[in-house]
Amino acid sequence: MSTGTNADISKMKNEPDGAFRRKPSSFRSHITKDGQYTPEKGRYHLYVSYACPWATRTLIMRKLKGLEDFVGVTVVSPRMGVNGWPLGDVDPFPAAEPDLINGAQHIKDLYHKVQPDYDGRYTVPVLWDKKTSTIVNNESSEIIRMFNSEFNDQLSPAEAKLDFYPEELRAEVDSVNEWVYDTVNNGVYKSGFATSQSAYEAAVIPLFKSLDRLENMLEGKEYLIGNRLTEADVRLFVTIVRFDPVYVGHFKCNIRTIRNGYPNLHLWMRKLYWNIPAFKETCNFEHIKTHYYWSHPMINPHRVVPVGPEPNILPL
Ligand SMILES: N[C@@H](CCC(=O)N[C@@H](CS)C(=O)NCC(=O)O)C(=O)O
Repeated sequence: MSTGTNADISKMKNEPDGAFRRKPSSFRSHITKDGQYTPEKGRYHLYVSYACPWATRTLIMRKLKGLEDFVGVTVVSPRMGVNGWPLGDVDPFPAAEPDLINGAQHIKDLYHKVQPDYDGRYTVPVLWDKKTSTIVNNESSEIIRMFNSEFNDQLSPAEAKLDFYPEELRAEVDSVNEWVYDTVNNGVYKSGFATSQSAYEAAVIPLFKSLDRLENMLEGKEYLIGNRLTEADVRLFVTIVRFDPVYVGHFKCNIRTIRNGYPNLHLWMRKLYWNIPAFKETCNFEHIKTHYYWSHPMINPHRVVPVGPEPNILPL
């Protein structure tokens, strides 16, 4: 049975040593040609927050693959409160939208509609099936793989050919994803949500070690792996673009900034952002900054959102 406080992130319990441990995602079905969820234009819908790096991965991949007409999107308000993520009619924040499919007021309503006794976290992204009225999947790393390949038969040849998880690079992509997830994508959260000095340092030091490693990998290179854009770039980008505006201050990831400490990562990030519309068009710094500074009163009780850095991202 739901404890009733799962929607309120400020009531989230850490491990006894003060460390934040992320729970595995609960809905893990897949869109496949021969399964229950077949790839169909207009059948699926994404609930996302522009603030959330995990959700933004799915938005970037949706655009890169030209799936805008295939998969609809609803954007929530960035102000995640005691009921979790509110929809745009409950909290009219610029660019937040109402839920025209299910009439949900909060993202938690979707989870309870599908599973009344759901006891996990009410996270975005949610990949919704309009045909069976259920959640297909709420794990971004799996949703981006589905978008990369499962609709190819229905896309133009040029879009179908775009492959961000190519066979010959899979081993390398998987291995980079693994440590980048643990120390960088999730590392910023482990650092920011830590409630003891030792848990904080156990996260922030490996985080910067990994940034150093990424900086070396990007020396003279446009992309992380194999001289082409892969999902490894997408997965890293969403964390790096939030780094200076949010993680340096709010999550205490302040050993260095990206703009002053990591020239290669900084250039890589700006090239993706300024040159590839899928990255820039899915990046909303208003939502990003408001979300973190407003939604974690255990870290920032007065909810004051800092003005800088200015600009949020430097030009090329
Ligand atoms: N493993 C999930 C993580 C998603 C996630 O944690 N989303 C956060 C926002 S950045 C969320 O919705 N948190 C709400 C909560 O924990 O109450 C994924 O990658 O899709």
